[in-house]
Amino acid sequence: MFKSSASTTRYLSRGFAQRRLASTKTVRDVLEEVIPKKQLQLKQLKTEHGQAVLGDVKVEHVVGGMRGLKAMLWEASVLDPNEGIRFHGMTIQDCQKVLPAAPGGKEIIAESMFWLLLTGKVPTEAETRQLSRELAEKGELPEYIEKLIDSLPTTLHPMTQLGMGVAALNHESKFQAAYEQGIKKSEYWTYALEDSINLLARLPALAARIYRNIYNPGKPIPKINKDLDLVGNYANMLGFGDNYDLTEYLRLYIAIHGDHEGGNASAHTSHLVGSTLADPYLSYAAGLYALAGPLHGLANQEVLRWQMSMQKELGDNISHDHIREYLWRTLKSGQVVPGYGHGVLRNPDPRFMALQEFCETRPELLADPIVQLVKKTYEVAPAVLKEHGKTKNPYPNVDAASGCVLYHYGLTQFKYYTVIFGVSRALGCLTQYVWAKALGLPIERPKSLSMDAIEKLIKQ
Ligand code: AMX
Repeated sequence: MFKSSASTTRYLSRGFAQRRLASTKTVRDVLEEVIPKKQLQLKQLKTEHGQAVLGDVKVEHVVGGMRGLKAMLWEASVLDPNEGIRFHGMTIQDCQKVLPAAPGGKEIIAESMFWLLLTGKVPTEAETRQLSRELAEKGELPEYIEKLIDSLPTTLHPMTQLGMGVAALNHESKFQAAYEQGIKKSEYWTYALEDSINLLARLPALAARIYRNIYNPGKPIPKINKDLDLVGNYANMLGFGDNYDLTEYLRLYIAIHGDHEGGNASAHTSHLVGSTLADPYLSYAAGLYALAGPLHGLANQEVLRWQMSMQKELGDNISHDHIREYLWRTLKSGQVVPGYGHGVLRNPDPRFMALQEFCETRPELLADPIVQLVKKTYEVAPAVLKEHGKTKNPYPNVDAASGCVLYHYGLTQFKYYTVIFGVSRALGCLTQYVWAKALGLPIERPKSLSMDAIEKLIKQ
């Protein structure tokens, strides 16, 4: 089901591997090449196909959370209900084959995914390293942000802190400053890109500071190492730099959580706020607060909490029957099974499968009772959810698996897990911000209707 796609074969057959060694362009250089083509494509879509119909708007869309309504332009990725996510046409497996890893590592890194999302091109090794260095050079937090974060109560949820830190970083926004000076619309994207790179660069230091303040206060946080990739530095600042397997897991996790097309709550919120010309910092801070809901990104903390209470009640060697019974109890008490179901997907999430595959290569993970429990739950839950008959997708989403590996490697504070998701989702949301400006997308303003207005329309 999650086979390598034709696009990888195309990349390789075009001698891409050779070109990959040669090119040393910056991401800005590549964007300057690709933007005019996309602008032309949009112009043609508007002028030649502006009235083409992509689907009907039904009452069920309006009252049902707009599920399935094709109403948004998002370039970096498209989610297929059965096959899962494709980043510019490439599956996760495709990306694992061609996107550069960290020196000495195997997993995709944030930089190469960001490059792919932004440009639609696979970066060379040299281009990836160059971007890593740029991010590391720009990664230190301004002092006022350190003071702000240090002043917050450690009982304040880490996601609330992350959103506050990101929003406050807009003090630095080049986009906002340039807008105030009256730059031309055609120049927006260059400032948007500058802000996006600066924000991405600072996210690890911000997110790590929140972690250290809450869970490990008083110990000095290591300085950014200019020779490390973004996530290598993040792991280091969290205090896990000597844990190679956790660092590799974080790389994979952050790369594959980076984008999941545009309709999900965090991506859509960020895009909506960005469409008002609020700068990338404010736009992404808004997206983070959508991510902080338990039906969205917070599900990763909820999954682990739920699996651990199952483990606490039933012990380590839990049978499939016991899990089945526990699942029914959860459902009958009116709760959702966290980590299962999806607004678009109708198959096991390939991100879940990729994280499971990571576990399969490490005996210490396979032997861990909580990792085993996640796997066993996967063997039982789809049938139970099908029998329950409510959810349209009885299969696991990415969050069913994401927390147990963090837990195994010592990152046990699951209230923090959504922050890691937050660092990751910046890749896609910031990409969209840049493209929305490059394409001159307008402020979003869908039409809303009252129930009376709907009834009137139906009668007409
Ligand atoms: N357990 C129990 N019931 C579920 C369910 C689950 N995992 N998933 C969906 N349902 C229920 C819904 O609550 C809804 O019930 P209702 O008719 O009484 O309101 C019904 O099934 C139909 O829902 P749906 O169309 O299948 O899903 P949706 O698009 O409305 O919601 C999602 C999608 C993810 C919010 C939902 O499946 C859910 O709540 N899952 C559990 C939380 C979770 O894992 N969230 C993470 C998603 C991935 C992410 O964003 N990180």
